[in-house]
Amino acid sequence: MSAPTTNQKLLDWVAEVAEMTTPDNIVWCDGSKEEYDRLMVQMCESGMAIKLNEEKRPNSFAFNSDPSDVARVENRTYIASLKEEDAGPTNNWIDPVALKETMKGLYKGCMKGRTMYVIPFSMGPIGSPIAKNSIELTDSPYVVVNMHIMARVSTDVLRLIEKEDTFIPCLHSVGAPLAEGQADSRWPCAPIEDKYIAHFPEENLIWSYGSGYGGNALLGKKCLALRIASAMAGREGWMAEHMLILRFTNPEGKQFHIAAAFPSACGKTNLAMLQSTVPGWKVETIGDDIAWMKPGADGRLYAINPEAGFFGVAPGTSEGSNPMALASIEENAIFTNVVVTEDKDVWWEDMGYDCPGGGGIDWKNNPWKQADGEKGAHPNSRFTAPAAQCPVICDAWEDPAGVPIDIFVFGGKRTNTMPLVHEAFDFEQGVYMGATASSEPTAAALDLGNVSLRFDPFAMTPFIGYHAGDYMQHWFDMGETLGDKAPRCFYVNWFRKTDDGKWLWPGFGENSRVLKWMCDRVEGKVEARETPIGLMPIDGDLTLDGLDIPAEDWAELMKVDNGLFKATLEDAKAYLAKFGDKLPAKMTEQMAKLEARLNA
Ligand code: SAT
Ligand code: MN
Repeated sequence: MSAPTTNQKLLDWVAEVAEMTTPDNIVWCDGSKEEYDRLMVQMCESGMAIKLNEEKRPNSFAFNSDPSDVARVENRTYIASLKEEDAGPTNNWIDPVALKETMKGLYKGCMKGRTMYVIPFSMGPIGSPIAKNSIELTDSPYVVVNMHIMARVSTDVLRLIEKEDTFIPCLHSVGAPLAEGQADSRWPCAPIEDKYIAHFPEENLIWSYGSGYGGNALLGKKCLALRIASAMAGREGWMAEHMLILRFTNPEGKQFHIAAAFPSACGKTNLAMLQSTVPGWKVETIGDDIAWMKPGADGRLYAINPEAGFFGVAPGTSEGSNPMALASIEENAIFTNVVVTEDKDVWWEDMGYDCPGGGGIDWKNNPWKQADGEKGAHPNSRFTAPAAQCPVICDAWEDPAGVPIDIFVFGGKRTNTMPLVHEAFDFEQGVYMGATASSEPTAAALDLGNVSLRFDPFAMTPFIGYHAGDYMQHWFDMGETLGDKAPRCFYVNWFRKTDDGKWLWPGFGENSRVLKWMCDRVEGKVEARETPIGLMPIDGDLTLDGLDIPAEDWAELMKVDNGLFKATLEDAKAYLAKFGDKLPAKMTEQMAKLEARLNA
């Protein structure tokens, strides 16, 4: 096939990679439906994909990965900056020259027997001033079809690359060359010790080897849109964050745009698609995972969702937890590592009903019966679905200009200490809140001994493409740039429990009550009371109408226990110590101020 571009940089790079990896064919992708359908037919024929029941789940397919290749591999993920100090204490650093030698050895001949796909894609609406043009080279057709949904794959991107003479190169291989006549496996990949998810931030370059799964292989997502983009944003004065974006509209039609960062398993996708229980207030989804934000001409901060689809965790997704996500995956969806039922539909744990027919084929591709008690879907099994299929997608979700952010929300999972909601006194304290966002360790991590809290600054720990101390400083710098137009900052905790283990807050749709209080604060409709940790609702302002929350539970949800906060502050100090002299002075200042307020 002749190359559909005249851009010399791109042609040279494709030729260079092809020479190194020796694929049997090169296919330039165009993002068309015909291309998607053709690859799905091929993958069904080869046994990699299962076509689902056309009546129940039109145009949808299921895949089972290799049992060793089910999630991001953080211990094989590298930030290969020139200087180690630029990767910082939260990343695995490796010398870029040495790493390239190692990886070139692995890449040599690695696409033999396979097709190399050239995927032109844009993160963000094509041509948006906030978007980025990129090319992924991959030998995985699974990656191609997922990229069709998650990014904007189009030959229009080639035209932009020709015009601008620049693109972000992403190289991916499953790392499983085929010898002459060798049959392919269902899910080719390399052993863990040969997997590398490598980022070269000074070159805006991504090299991934050995995994076919999710964030290791769909390089537009965490690799580009967070790790490389955060490093670019730090240099260029914008923000790439692990945040959902939603629009919240009040009964008078006034719109508020909220960007929220939570660590995994804290319900980001659920909040993004929340069904408001506050009469007349409505939530619309703009994104569920990543936000790219730039100051606009009016001085406000404008956000786009760089993705085009949802790559969501399947288990736990049900009519009760997230009906909008279920509606988004009714058709044209890809499922990875879920149960395929006897009538060729999908099922997972906590889907809200038992597996129809009692069983099917489990995520390991074996016959499975629910009654036997083993999990049928992998806990990290996923759905891939076009964002446009979400019934509450916002009409502005593809606006190239983005939406102006009014509110930042940070949070984590704490069964104690953190109240339901508090507001920062100012943006700098907001940065401190985001930078010290923490969750209690899960049961598995409790074995770690005296680790009392897990800190996850801005829910970005595995995704900051440079030194986390410099990244925190960048947040303060953005505050200076934005001045009084900076978003207001809030911290929430949906996960408070009583001493005997009862949830204090109903969560899910009722979280809209908390969002409404934030909007009322922004509008100046309600005052707040000062506490040592920040501003909190005056009783009655955060409406509890129709909820059955006893007064003592409400008092507990709103309690600020200075002793517990001092303990959390000590944990934060211990965590932040590892940033050494890269810890921004403003962080130290915030800690001193908090300590003084707690002691007053
Ligand atoms: O696998 S992904 O990185 O795309 C999703 C996730 O782990 O958050
Ligand atoms: Mn995520």
